Amino acid sequence: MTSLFDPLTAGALHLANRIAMAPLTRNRAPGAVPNALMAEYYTQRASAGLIVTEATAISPQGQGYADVPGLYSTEQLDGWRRVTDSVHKAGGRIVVQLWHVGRISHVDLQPDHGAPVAPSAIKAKAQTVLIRNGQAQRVDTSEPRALDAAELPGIVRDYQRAARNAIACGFDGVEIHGANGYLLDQFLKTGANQRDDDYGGSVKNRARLMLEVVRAIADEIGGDRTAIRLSPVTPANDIVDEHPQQTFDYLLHQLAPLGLAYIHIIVGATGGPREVEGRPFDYEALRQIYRKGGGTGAWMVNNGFREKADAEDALAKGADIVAFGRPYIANPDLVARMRQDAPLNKLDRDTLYGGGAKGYTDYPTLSEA
Ligand code: 8OZ
Repeated sequence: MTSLFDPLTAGALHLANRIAMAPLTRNRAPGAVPNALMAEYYTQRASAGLIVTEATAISPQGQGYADVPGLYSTEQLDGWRRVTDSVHKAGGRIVVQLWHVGRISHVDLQPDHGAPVAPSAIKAKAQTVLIRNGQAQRVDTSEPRALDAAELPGIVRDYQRAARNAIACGFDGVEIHGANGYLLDQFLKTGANQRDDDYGGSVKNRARLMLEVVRAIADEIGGDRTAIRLSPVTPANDIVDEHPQQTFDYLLHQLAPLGLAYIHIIVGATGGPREVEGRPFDYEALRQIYRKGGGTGAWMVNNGFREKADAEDALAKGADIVAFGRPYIANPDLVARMRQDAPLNKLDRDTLYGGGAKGYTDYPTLSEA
């Protein structure tokens, strides 16, 4: 039986084990620039088989939250280079999650206070976080404007440039954020996309932007350093698709021949139950379609995994890697704890988003506890 502690090669990524640190937004990058505290946080977690960074904006337009990092300015690249150097010195592997939020943003976070961009001018019933007078504050997302088709090649180039930047500053690869109701997921799903051009309507059209982005990045840095995160049925950020099985079956069939490093699937509702009422989904069928299409990437699953037995059950059912989110916030040495069947630290929910070292770099390892 495959164990969580068996090594794995996923494309060009050589992982010491099958435990991944899931991407986790922590809002500790003032000015959108990665800093020394972030380097310490990721380095503490370097024993993960793979670290996926927090979602990282590919452009100023792709920003949607206060104090999340970017990957487009020299300062940001310098900051990330210190993170990747430090993680690599500690023996870790790290990919950066590439993010464009689309309509999940606020005019205060957009260039020239413009409207956030989206496939269609449909406002999400969703909130984002601003910092006002030094305080993190939840606010409704702003009314978006529909992107002109002529703007889309520029967005694809922004993704491609971010991927090039990622490799230039030492990342082992990139994970495209195709999940959770952000730009690419908005194009993909019927609930946010009412376009009548080549980017809306049929599944093929709705998947077009996402596939253009994946291909552009794979061309730039190699498919074997490129991965994507998907969430077929999550209701996160007010997203929904009328026929998710059909949509994702098509998408995975198209992704299969691209030689990607891994496919990262959020099972169910992000941060919630793995079964979503009224949104049944056959994940096993999805994986079969990917494999039958020649997909050789690792299959990473995520959402609510905490117990070792639960994660090893996912491996027994065909997953190759399990990504842990909240357990990784509270347990920098999660791999050692799982190996030893040691208890996990308790998560402090008050320090998830924003702030400093408290609830970020001060969770003890087993030997410190
Ligand atoms: C929590 C808070 C803000 C953003 C996601 C990037 O859901 C996020 C996110 C999560 O993918």
